[in-house]
Amino acid sequence: DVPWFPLNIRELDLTIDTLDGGTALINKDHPGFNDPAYRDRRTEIVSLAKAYRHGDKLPRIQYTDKETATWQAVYERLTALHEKWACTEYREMLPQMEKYCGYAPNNIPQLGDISDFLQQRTGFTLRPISGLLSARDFLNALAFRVFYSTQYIRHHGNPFYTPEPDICHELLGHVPLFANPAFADFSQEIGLASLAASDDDVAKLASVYWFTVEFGLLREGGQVKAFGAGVLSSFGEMEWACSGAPSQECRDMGSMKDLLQPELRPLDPWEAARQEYPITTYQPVMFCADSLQDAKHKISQFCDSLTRPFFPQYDPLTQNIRVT
Ligand code: H2B
Ligand code: FE
Repeated sequence: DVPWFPLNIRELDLTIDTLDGGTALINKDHPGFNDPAYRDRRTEIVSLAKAYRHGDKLPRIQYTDKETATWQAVYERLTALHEKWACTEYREMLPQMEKYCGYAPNNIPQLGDISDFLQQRTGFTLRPISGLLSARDFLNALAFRVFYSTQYIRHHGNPFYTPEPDICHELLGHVPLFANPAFADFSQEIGLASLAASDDDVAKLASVYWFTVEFGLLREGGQVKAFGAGVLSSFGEMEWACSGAPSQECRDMGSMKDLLQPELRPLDPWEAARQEYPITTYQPVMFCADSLQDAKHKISQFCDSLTRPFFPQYDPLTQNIRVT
């Protein structure tokens, strides 16, 4: 049995059911749990995402001053760290995001403006989503160069923590690199590999995605830099990952066993596919590519190594998947 998958970009409309139905806030541990005004606001923004269908204009949100203040706190603190720890491809993109997409400390950019910009650069577009999707649905959309993005913002009580993706994570973590052709290509490649893949292979691809697009590192000169969105959108994790972790040889010598830093391994997608990872704490193991091109090349080889009944290709003119 071949798992169902979307054959046309329009069929993404059939895959928008999130794992929690947009009800993450019902969880007692959520920072917004006891704030009815915050919960109402979330419901409002999430219902726009639920009503969205392919071809609609992306919802424009009139963010409140309180929401913008949260954004500003995150923006200022992160962009300062990016100068030090973000990979060059990311840093080079930020001035353009500011020029063309409304990125600024005192303005939360609109998904529509970003989507138009990305489309001109790499053909990627954004789609609003109400919360976490299954790995299969999420990855399938990448085959169409579509990235699902939440549009609500984390609770103002703690601007530096969110248990789930929010607009700060999407816009300051993910979005700038989708304007980079090598990054766009390899994201789509993971997406294409996920179409009709077995559950087992989807889990492997989700793991590779985790260790690259979410928590990927790369080397620049002698330094470790971040390209993964989870690193780029977390102050703590950026420092944890990039501030000069000791090599495995050092650890093996025994003297540095308890250092509070991750173990860095050279990127190997086959290994990353099998590596377990926590989702609520800092990553104990991270993978470091030689460059973005290196990551792209290795992931491409990994995707080609998965066996499937056929090979899907994306036709950007008709926005259909062709199978051969
Ligand atoms: N859903 C949403 N809405 N955003 C994500 O970043 C996301 C997701 N990541 N579902 C996925 C899962 C990822 O962790 C992998 C593919 O499992
Ligand atoms: Fe993410």
